[in-house]
Parts: sequence; structure tokens; C-alpha cells
Amino acid sequence: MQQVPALEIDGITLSQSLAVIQYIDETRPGPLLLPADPKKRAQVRMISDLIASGIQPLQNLYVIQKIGAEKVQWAQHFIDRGFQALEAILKQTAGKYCVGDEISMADICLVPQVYNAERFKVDVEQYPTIKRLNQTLTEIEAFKLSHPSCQPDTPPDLRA
Ligand SMILES: N[C@@H](CCC(=O)N[C@@H](CS)C(=O)NCC(=O)O)C(=O)O
Repeated sequence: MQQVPALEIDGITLSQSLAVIQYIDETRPGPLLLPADPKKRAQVRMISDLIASGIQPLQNLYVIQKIGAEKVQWAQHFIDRGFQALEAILKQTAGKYCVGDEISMADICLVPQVYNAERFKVDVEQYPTIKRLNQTLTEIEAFKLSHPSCQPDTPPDLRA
């Protein structure tokens, strides 16, 4: 697909963010990114899939490049459509984070999608739960370190 991320790890190469996150969760120490409780686990997967399959692909570069002049409106439309559903779901599932009070794969999906929404000038004020969760998460050191502006290959003009 000529997309990032691709991760070389333990002798294999993995693409697809959710597969990468779940492999790291299953093989590396640290907090569980998929909760043990089956209901919470399903909610984490539901939110992650909603973002990774229901929103992100519709506003990805290779899609909007095909749209032409209407590309910003196109991206805004599909992000808004997804955020309306996501806001309603998060109202039911969120505590401090997307599902309860533990950071999960859903939070890892949410932050870059809000970053994209802001890039396309979507009014995130319309989604108070999404806005609150994103504010909480982006204050956490690990999320700060993973920001696109802080990567080793970030072009100089986009560095933090
Ligand atoms: N389904 C893939 C999507 C990956 C993806 O869309 N990557 C974007 C950056 S976030 C990309 O490489 N876009 C390049 C392009 O569209 O040309 C995943 O979850 O990893």
C-alpha cells in the first residue's frame, strides 16, 4: 500500500496500525492496551475500528488526492460523520480515557485522528468528550514523544 507505519520486529515486518499495536501489546511488558474484561476489550476494538476503518481511510492522502478541489470539504464531511458517532459512543464508554480509566488502543487511535481533524479545520468544539479525552491524552509524556513533529525523520520545517 506504500503507507506508514511498517515495523520490522522480531524477524517479521508488520504493517497496519492495529496489528502493530496488538503485537506490541502481546509481546512487550507495560500496561495492557487491550483490557482483560471482554466487554471493555470489545469496546476498545469497536472504537479503534471505527477510527481506523470508518474515518481515517476516507481522509487519507491517497483518497483526497483523487477528489481535487473539494478535498477539504470531503475530509471534513467524513471526519464529522465519524466524530458524531464516536462522540455518542465515548459518552457511554469513557472515564478518564476512551474506555474507563486505563489507557488503551482506542486512545492511541483517537489522538492522531483528532490531529488530522484539526489539520482539516474540523470544529472539535462540537465534540466535548473527544476534545476532553484528547486534551488529557496529549499531556501524557508518551503521547508527546509520539507526536509527528517529534520524530527523527520529521522535516525541519515541521519540527516542534
Ligand atoms: N490501514 C493503515 C493505514 C495507514 C495509512 O493510512 N498511512 C498513511 C499515513 S497515516 C499513509 O501512509 N498515507 C500515505 C498515502 O496515503 O499516500 C493502518 O492502519 O496502518
